Amino acid sequence: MAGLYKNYIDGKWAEGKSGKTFENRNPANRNDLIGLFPASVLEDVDRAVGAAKKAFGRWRLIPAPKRGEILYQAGELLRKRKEEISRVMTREMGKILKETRGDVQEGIDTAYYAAGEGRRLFGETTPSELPDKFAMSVRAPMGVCGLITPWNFPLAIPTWKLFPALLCGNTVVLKPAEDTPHTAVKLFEILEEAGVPPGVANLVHGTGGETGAALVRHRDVRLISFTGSTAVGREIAAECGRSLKRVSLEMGGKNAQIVMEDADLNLALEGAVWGAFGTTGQRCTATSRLILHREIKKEFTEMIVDRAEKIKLGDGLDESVEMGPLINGEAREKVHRYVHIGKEEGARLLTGGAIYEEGKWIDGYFYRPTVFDKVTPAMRIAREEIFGPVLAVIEVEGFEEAIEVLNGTPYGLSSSIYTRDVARAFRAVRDIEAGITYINGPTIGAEAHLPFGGVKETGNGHREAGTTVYDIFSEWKSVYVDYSGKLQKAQIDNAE
Ligand code: UN1
Repeated sequence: MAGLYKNYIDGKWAEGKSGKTFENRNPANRNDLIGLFPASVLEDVDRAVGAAKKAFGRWRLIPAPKRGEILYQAGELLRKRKEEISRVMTREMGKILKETRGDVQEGIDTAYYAAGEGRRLFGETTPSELPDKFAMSVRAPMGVCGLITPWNFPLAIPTWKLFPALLCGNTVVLKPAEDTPHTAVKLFEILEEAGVPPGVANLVHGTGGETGAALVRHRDVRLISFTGSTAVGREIAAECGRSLKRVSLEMGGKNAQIVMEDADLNLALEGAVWGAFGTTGQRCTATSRLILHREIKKEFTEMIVDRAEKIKLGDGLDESVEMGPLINGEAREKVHRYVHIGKEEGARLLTGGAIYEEGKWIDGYFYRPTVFDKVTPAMRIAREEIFGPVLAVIEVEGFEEAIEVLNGTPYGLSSSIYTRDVARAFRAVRDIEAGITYINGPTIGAEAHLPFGGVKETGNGHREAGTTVYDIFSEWKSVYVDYSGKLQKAQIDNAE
């Protein structure tokens, strides 16, 4: 019997008001029903936001180091339950255990980092332009924050948002992706056990169109933090524009790895395989373009095709499996449609390009690792986010062209270059238009204490993780203390 799961509102597990539920199934085997989750409606969202609003009054007054200690405790509990949560995550999301363990680890890192930040949360002190006057800036919480998260990092991404938000003194309502609600339930069990007070963190399950939209529109929500597609991000931004909510968006990518003729090809191969086919290509940071210098193009393409064909597909809970399924049927159709588009555009399919249904995998959403050759920068498969195990090989004449091609998409999240030439490496750092650049590493592997986000249509100027996430979740307040005992007028008193 599959379980019936609940929302978490005001410190209690609560059924959805409509009584309607949605199913959560294992993408490696759609016959495996994990559970039923509430399809939350406006009333559920309203209750959750109400609880968060009420809890804000007390939570904001708890000293930040104390809030940090609770988050530290959450990190400890995540560490203790890492294996259990990793298994829950692989079952509902499909990526292999090694990767779901990494996902939980990212949550642990984020918890410890946030805990430490509780004793910093630095503002500035600076001299006043007037005598006997003190000037400083401090951070203040915003209020109720709405967090809307995707399914590809079911624990890491919610924690990137939730822990810094709470540390700053905000209260939150999380709407996790409907493909991965079980991991979110685990996270909230942990928050409860760690001692997060009732109402401070609330969980509402449901669809983006109904539950997410209700959260975005809610009058008492001060900020929306969203990770997902650029199309949905645009709509959210428009809605937040109307109500003047702060909005932080992390959206699509079309990340490229450049391999120059002087690169260590074996190292670059490991990076490309991991970047393109890790998480079945379903990372915002996945490598979906391989930009190869013409001198090594033939050799390197053969190397990657050979490796792609050897990747073992299957259920991620089997430790010998290297690549799990796509998240659902719709995602697989999209990938397959893009393969068709690639062929029509004149790209050459070297391997893959087909649904994988062998043996017992008939009931999962598997797709073969796919490599296209003869891709040109103008093709749709070189410009649009596919979010699957599809790699487009583009040949270039030299460094300048490589950078131009890399920059030639509407996105700018992650990027990578393999070269042994230090001057080229630094030029790449300077000239690549992306939020993240790796030298001799794949496009994936961002660490919790560095800013994460992208330029152009990938984001709207914010950066999660690092110290920068604390700018998203706090308001700056400038404070002036005048101890001169008389009226002092800035600018005016200073006039010559
Ligand atoms: C994402 O790509 O959706 O850099 C998030 C990485 C992870 C986070 C990725 N630390 O691959």
